[in-house]
Amino acid sequence: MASPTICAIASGIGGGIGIIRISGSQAIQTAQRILSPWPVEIESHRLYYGHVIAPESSEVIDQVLFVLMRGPRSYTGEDVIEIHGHGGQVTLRRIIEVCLSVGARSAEPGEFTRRAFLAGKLDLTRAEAVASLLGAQSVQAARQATRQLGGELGARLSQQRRQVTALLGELEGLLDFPDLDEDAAILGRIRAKLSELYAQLSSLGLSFRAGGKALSSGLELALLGRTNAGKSSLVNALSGSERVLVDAKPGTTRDFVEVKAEWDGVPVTLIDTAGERADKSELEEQGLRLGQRRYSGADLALIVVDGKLGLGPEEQGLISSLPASLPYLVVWNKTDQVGCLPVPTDAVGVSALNGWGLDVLRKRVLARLAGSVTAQDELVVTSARQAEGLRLAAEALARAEQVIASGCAVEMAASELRIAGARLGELTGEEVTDAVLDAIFSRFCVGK
Ligand SMILES: Nc1nc2c(ncn2[C@@H]2O[C@H](COP(=O)(O)OP(=O)(O)O)[C@@H](O)[C@H]2O)c(=O)[nH]1
Ligand SMILES: [Mg+2]
Repeated sequence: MASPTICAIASGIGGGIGIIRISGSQAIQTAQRILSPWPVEIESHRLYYGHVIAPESSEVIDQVLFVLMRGPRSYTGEDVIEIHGHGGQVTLRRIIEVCLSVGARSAEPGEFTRRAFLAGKLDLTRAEAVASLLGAQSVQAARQATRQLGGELGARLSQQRRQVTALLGELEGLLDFPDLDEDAAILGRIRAKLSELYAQLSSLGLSFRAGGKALSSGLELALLGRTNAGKSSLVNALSGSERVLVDAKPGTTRDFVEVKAEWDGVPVTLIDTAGERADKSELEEQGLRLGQRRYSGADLALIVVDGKLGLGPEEQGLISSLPASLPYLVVWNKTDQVGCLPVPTDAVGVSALNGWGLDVLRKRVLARLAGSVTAQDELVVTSARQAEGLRLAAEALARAEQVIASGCAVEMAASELRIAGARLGELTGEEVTDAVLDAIFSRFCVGK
């Protein structure tokens, strides 16, 4: 079936050059009607000079370069024309209008990549990596996306899916030709293989919580503590900016303030809050409430303590009021001061004033929240969809193993293996529904 011809602005708007992409079975005919001069015999993958001309009025819209990439040697696998025009938004939109006037339609978000996937140009993990790469907010995020784009994750998952299919084949063989003596040995081997696959899939799935999330959405750290403990000073010191006001007078921070930083290639948002104190003003009270709502979803609370005062009822109260989902780390500040109390073993000693201990603190936080990301060679899963799919596949394998161990019917184990295979197939796209594809590609921008 011939696919409808689609077009979109594929580059950003406002750069020196803007790129319009046209893809589909009628891409050449569409381009031919709006580009002049059209080469007598157009060659694929060669750049031509010409004009975009409105067919009705013959008005020259832009001076451009254009290129044909004949399918299947193109991004989508179809005939693709790219027009390199001037980057102004009015001109680019007018070129799109001209394309539409000769029968192309506007591409939906991610539609080019979806076609590339359907044409077998990339598996689903690579298609998702395209979106991650475009959205990457840090060097580490871009690095992982590039790895996935290279196909490493897809290749691994597809190989694991083949192993599941092979095990399923063996089980089905047992069903067809039962032989009590041999079966026990075969089942033992299948169980061992299942445990091994289970361990691989679940640890890959867990890498999302242990780092993938850090890369895709960044880490959020809330700095909490009593007034004057040095929270705002620490936010400034940890982000290398003078973003937040600091003062010797307590109650300087009324509102919560968010400051962005990047630690070891991981995006970090530091949330500075109004401090706790007994005689707080109405405004501080309000600021505290707002702050609580904001930080309750953070990844870690840093309880900042004035090292000269130590852990008091204010801090204890704060710690016990933290949501159960929010872990905390005690940061012993002002260690530069004479009379600073000894740093407890589970706390990190720092000085916001002269920078002592800040590197240790950053390392501790990263090790705790993003351990597998900063270990360079580890492959991590960066989407919640992939983590969920891996968890479901791993659970099905664990159930299959239990079924075999408990001597239950082999059919039951086989059906669990089918589930595991299907979940893995959904991740690579070898076995995927339109609804899943819709959900994935709707996150893309138009033009990709
Ligand atoms: N000596 C010393 N003073 C600090 C340190 N950190 C903050 N301060 C001082 O403590 C006071 C309160 O700091 P601030 O950051 O506003 O505290 P916040 O209320 O917790 O945000 C200011 O006078 C800071 O200069 C530190 O590490 N050492
Ligand atoms: Mg403050």
